[in-house]
Amino acid sequence: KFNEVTMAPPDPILGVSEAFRADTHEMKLNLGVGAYRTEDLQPYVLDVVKKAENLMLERGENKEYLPIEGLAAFNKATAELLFGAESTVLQQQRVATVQGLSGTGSLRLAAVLIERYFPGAKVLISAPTWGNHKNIFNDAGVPWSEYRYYDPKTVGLDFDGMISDIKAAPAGSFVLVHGCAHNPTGIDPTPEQWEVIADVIQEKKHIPFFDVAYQGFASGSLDEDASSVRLFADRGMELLVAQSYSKNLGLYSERIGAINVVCSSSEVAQRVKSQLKRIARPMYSNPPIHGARIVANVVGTPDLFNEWKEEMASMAGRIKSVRKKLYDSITSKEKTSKDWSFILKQIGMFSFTGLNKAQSENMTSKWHVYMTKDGRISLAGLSAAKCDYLADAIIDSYHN
Ligand code: PLP
Ligand code: TYF
Repeated sequence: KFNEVTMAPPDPILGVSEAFRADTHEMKLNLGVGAYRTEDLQPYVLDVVKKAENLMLERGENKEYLPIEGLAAFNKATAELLFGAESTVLQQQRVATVQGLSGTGSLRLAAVLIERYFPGAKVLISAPTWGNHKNIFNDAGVPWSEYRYYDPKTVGLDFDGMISDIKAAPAGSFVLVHGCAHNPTGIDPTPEQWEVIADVIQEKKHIPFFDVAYQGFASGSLDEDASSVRLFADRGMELLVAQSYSKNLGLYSERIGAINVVCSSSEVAQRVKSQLKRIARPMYSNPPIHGARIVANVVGTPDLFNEWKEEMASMAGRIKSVRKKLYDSITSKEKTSKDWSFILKQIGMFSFTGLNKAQSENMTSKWHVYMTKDGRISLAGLSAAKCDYLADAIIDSYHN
């Protein structure tokens, strides 16, 4: 019977790492998956994470099941990090927060909620977006369509296109936006543009749906990276926010994140939370405890919280410094008048190089630089020592 099963295609991002492992060239460089590496290109476990884990061992905490909605101390900490402890939405208890299986699992809970309670409503996603968004909504049976976002001519934001597509969508659609550090482009709206986006969403009675996978990791400041979400919440709008601790605490494989639904009253929030729990129950019953305790301990212990902010700022700083170094290398080698300043304008872990599919393939086949075919490179996988080599590869591929 299993004979009938066909081979599934590899994940376009995670598949890049497999190809990288098979390459034996000494200059090979993996800029595919978005995972932070040290200057020696090694995976990094944050010191605060080790300290929190030691605390947990000392306390001899048990491994009993969590409630379906997750660890209470985590849910409180994660909502406060996102909205601010003094925020109106939290003081009025208008937020339903449920621990999820990292960003992906939290997005999936929200997708099922949309499918059940807003049948036929569309989710608008940016063109392009993180590849897994489409898979998540497809598998949850939620229709989606794209709004314009990336402008290849400027390697910047197509703001007018974005606004007119959001305006043209049926009233009551969900508008998925990246809270900060847009994946894959690294291009974010300015604060003024966020205000206009909020105006249009309000006018059209759409529901904003934030994907926040890089809070604190983009600018180095937790508050600054949450400012887009807070701008919408302060307007009194209902909204959804999926959070992930994969990048900012380096907890990739612990699968820790949350879904937050900001509702019109605390009573509505309680009902929404009860339905989120009902969705989680037959999928995985209850979430894992380890990552939740790490986050709760780091955020809840003032010394650790401060140390986390420093470590996060240093990760963000390392990425910014290789971004600058790459730009300097490219501009010192480039013989034409091509403007590469977009590299400096982008933020977060990624840079969208503007290389097309054939040029991206040249990067891999000729230069052993592994990256996704959309022209995205993960700067978190780059070291200062490799910037020169990468600049040669990019210029060669660009003029190819
Ligand atoms: N959303 C975006 C935009 C991402 O880039 C990622 C990956 O980091 C995620 C969500 C979710 O990742 P995870 O499921 O590891 O939290
Ligand atoms: O975009 C990235 O590289 C990260 C990591 O199926 C990732 O978001 C990539 C693919 C995937 C899950 C996570």
